[in-house]
Amino acid sequence: MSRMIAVVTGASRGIGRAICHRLARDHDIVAAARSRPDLERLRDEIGAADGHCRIVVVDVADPEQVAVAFEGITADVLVNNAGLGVMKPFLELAPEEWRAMVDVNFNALYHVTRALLPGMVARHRGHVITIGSLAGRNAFAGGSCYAATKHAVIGWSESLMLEVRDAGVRVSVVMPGSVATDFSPGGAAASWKLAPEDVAEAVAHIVAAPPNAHVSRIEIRPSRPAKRS
Ligand code: NJP
Repeated sequence: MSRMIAVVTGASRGIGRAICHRLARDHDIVAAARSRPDLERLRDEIGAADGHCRIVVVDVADPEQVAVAFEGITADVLVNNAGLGVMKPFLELAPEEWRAMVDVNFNALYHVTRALLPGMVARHRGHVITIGSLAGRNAFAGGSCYAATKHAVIGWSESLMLEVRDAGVRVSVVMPGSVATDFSPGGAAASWKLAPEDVAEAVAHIVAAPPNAHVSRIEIRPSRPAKRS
């Protein structure tokens, strides 16, 4: 039997890259992002570990690019992971920063999921997992746009879950705290940061859930953060 196919956006670095490595143990990977050299390196690393990875160079915020890039791909798992955060006071956020966050963190969910979900519904199986954030539950100064997009991710994901559950498609959201990636260099102290692999493990756990149980939401925090003085 052929292996299941997992499509991962934001695969060129950070959490997405870790998810690709983790899922490559039992899935063929379709790794999507804009940075071709990073994707090529990922493809080689997965290949060297006897896995299989195809790369897709795409800007997920561009609906036309997405439609072309994902055409003909049969996905068993879609991980909507691509995202960006510009943490600034609202009055300092430039219009293009606001737009980029809304486009990548939220609007891209429409483009990418619309490209791959119909096949899942037709086959009565599949899994859509979106990387949200604890910022989707908590407000913080400097997060007026980022936190709002991650609140939207949860509303979208859980509504979609209720729409397609009867069709055999599972929809989940993973909400980490701070993760040690290029996303937010500096920021929280090291002991407050998860590793990208911690998030990847949560994604693998969701995919491996037994057929009668659907893990629809996971929150992840560091287990032993240093006390704040
Ligand atoms: O971020 P980073 P993370 N089209 O900057 C891609 C959430 N999260 O891994 O296109 C296509 O290392 C970009 O690829 P490239 C966060 O909100 C994080 O930490 O080549 N792809 C790269 O692969 C996000 O949803 C933390 O530049 C685009 C990836 O996205 C997810 O985790 C905490 C793109 C970003 O890699 C991954 O973040 C939390 C576009 N237009 C939630 N724009 C955290 N790190 O602390 C960007 O709670 N990408």
